[in-house]
Amino acid sequence: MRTEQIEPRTETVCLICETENAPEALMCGECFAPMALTRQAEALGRDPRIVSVIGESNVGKTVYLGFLLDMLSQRAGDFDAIPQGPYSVDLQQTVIGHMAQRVFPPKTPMEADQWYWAYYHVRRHRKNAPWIDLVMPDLAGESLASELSMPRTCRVISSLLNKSAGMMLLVDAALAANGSAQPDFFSLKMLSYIDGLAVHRSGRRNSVPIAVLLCKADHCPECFDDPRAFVKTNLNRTWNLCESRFETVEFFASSVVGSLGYAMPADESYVRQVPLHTALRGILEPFEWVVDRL
Ligand SMILES: Nc1nc2c(ncn2[C@@H]2O[C@H](COP(=O)(O)OP(=O)(O)O)[C@@H](O)[C@H]2O)c(=O)[nH]1
Ligand SMILES: [Mg+2]
Ligand SMILES: [Zn+2]
Repeated sequence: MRTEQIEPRTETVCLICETENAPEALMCGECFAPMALTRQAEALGRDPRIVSVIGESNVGKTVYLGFLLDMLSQRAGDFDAIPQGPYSVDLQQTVIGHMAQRVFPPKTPMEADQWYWAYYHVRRHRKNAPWIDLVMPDLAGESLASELSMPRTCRVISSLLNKSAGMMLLVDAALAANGSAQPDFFSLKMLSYIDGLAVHRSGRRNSVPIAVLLCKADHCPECFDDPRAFVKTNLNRTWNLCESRFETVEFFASSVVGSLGYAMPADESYVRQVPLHTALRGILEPFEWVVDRL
């Protein structure tokens, strides 16, 4: 009988959900975060700071994140951004590629193993400015919603939000301006979930910096003039919860399109929005605000 010597394997612990994975794993078996993220963080000897972009399905998370990363890698706002691995560039490439063809990028799949993760080293382009390790996954809104209705069922979301040093909460301003209460209820639930993550600090207000973005503000340009007044009027429940439970919140208006066309493709039976040209407004400001508070 032959006995084989089994080499001891050092497991790699996922940075996001802390599950042990085989050393050669490409993605975490539990939460599907790229293991390259864990290895790079290990090599640097520090935990990266996670900034999550959250919001309901169809609010504009993918489009926003794609343009933000693209602006950062073009050194907008005095930032230096270095992608950590080619996988970090995929999201930005998909969004820019589609918008150049005048179509919005496809919907983010619900399956976590198909989400794009972006890992960048970012810092202000000045002497002695510290590096910030930014991890920004593009989540599916449906997965966030199911985690809100049944907390702790979607491991990747609960671990990620628990570890986030800052957040950007996207809200559909166009819907809110039209009188729909849906955006207000979703952000109310989201904020109450985030507040619940920090029960150990009960009594005190939550200090995690949250930038609330009023997306699709091209439909309601009054957002740009006074985002706070817009939130107070159109998203009053959210405004009140922010006031009573969150210490570090700011409101921003944002939009990526200058003008929209409407077209009905020959093989489909519905009208589709066509982004005729890209005009970025309020993309970098909320990010700068969060980074300055990390
Ligand atoms: N008018 C307008 N529509 C937008 C804007 N950003 C996104 N959209 C629309 O919102 C849809 C959903 O965007 P997406 O980024 O996929 O949302 P996600 O589900 O939150 O990732 C797009 O297909 C567009 O129709 C914007 O700045 N202005
Ligand atoms: Mg998406
Ligand atoms: Zn994991």
